[in-house]
Amino acid sequence: PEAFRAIGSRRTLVCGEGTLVDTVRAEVARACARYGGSVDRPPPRPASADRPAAGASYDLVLALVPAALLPVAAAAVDVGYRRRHGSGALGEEGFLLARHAEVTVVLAEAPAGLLYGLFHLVRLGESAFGLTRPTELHRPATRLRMLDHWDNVDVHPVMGQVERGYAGRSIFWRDGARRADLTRVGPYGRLLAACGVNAIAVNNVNVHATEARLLTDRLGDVAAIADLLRPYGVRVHLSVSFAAPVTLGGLPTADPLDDGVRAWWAEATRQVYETIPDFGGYLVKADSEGQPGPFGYGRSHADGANVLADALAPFGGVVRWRAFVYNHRQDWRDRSTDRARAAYDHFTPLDGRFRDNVILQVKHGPIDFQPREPVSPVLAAMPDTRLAVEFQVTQEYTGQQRHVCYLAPWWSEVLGYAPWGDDGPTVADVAAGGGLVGVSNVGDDPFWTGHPLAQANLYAFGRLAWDPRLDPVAVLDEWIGLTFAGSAPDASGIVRRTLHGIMDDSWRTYERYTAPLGVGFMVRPGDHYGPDVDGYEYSPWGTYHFADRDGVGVDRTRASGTGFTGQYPQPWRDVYESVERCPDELLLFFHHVPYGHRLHSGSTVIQHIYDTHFAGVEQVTAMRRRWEQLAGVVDAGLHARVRERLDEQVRCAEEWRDQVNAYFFRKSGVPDARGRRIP
Ligand code: GCW
Repeated sequence: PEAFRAIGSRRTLVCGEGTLVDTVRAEVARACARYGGSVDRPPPRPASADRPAAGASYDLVLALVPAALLPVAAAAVDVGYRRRHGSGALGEEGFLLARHAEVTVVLAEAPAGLLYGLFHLVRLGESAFGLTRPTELHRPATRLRMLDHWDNVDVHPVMGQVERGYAGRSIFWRDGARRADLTRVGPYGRLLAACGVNAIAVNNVNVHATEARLLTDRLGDVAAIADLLRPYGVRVHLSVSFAAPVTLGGLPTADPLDDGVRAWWAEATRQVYETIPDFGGYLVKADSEGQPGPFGYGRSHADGANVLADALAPFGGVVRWRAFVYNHRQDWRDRSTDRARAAYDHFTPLDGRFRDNVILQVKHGPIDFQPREPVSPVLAAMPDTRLAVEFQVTQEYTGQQRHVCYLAPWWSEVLGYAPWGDDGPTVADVAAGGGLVGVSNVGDDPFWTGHPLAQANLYAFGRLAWDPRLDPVAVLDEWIGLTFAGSAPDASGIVRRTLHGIMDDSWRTYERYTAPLGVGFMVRPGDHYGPDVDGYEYSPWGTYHFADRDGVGVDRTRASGTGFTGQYPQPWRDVYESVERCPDELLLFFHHVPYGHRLHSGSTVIQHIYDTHFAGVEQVTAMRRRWEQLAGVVDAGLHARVRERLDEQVRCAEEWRDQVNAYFFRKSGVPDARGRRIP
């Protein structure tokens, strides 16, 4: 609430009609009730000479303006506007922010724009009402900015209610049914709108028997959730099972080229839109980790995706089809099969064969959300397909919301990566046509995200989806301001300083004390928490490091390895191929090298492993020390929760350090040059 103070103490006029405009009005009214301001609708009759324009007496005007009038309206508040922006359209979600004659003005063409404009004002606080400012035009970089919930309806025997969820239970589902108490859903929609997120998938991509029925006889549950999210401009999507025509429809096949199957999808989808007219679309994990898919019928993934796309097209829905397809029953003895290659090998031959409303959803790295991976080469290889990038906001491989790990610097590196070299488009440019998707980190935990500081990842995901060029540290600063606005006013300096000290570099710190130099997957099998260097080494999952007495790393070169480097365009295919040019942080992802190999940093591989693991633990210890400075400054319950998690992070980081260092010392026999104790 505190973050709304600047708005709540002012006289505001909100012009426009519709659900989202009502939301804006209600938000402002709520703030005014608390801070003494007022909110009005426009007067019923136009202003005349004897009845002065109401706007004259307002501090803030939020107004819907028809597209055709926008340039005129904008020029009225800012004469330079036309010169700088032409008649640039704001579209469905954009807004203009201007400050003119002591009035702050937000203009939008569509209601969602007004809502995002409001939350932008909240971010700006008092500074939105300061001096005259040049008109700013804000428009999201991509239309689809969404979170996928891996929430199960039934409690799964292994994965629980939320697969890879670290924030309590689902806010939607409980023990096989929709929760009777959905009171968290409305506030969740509000939180999402404040971050810039406009869609969610309400169930896990692994679609089990009960979850499959959300598409048919349990659709009412989905509609109930959609109703609560609609006022915040958040649309609902469903994960569906490719086998649904068989398991739900009783058909003998789910073959995508079968007429009966096509008709079944068309009819099921028609009913979905009858119940939820603004339904977003389907999400499909097919032929992956045991989920059914078109391969079972000898059909391609384009055939599979297109049958759903055709069913959705009349209603404007999209299919998001996941590219996470690989052989999870690999023989570890077979060094020619490379999981990193799989998505590219499966999908690039299909480029151009997907319908316009199919979005291929690609994990940002070629393996699986590790703390460090190269960017997936699929993102540079399908110019005729709409591509979305998938991030993991839930911290499966980055500390499971027990560790502080602010991921925005990592995502921002990925989004800024230029696959064709510095002058070419970036990953953010490529994803503009498909969208940005994050796996949600939210549950019914009182702090939403288990670790209170993990909220910053949710916030930053939404902000980067809106504008990928934002500086992650500046985004963190916004989050701190909004979240801790209620702390003692004189405390804001120390809260900001301390949190930046803890969080800015926390992803790199996490990287330091876990798997080294991009090799990944030294986690405990199953739950993926904590170290187990050889846990996956002799498993069927395709995630190996190949450490022996002489060296470590995966040879993915064309010259002598799996050839994965050849999936990249120039210049990267040659940069990664070359052991000399490959960036240090990805060396072991692309190359198998001796322990004595010298990095660009000047250190050897083995010494780098020791040094970063010692340093990582020291940094975590420093985080915990810093946090103590906020005792008595921030909310006591929040302070205690973070303290407890930092204790665990220190414990776990030490375990990582000792296991990784001991493992490589024993393999290599090379002592630490600085003589520190390695168990
Ligand atoms: O990282 C892996 C997870 C699985 C997950 C899968 C996926 C939902 O360990 O739990 O399944 O990725 O992305 O489909």
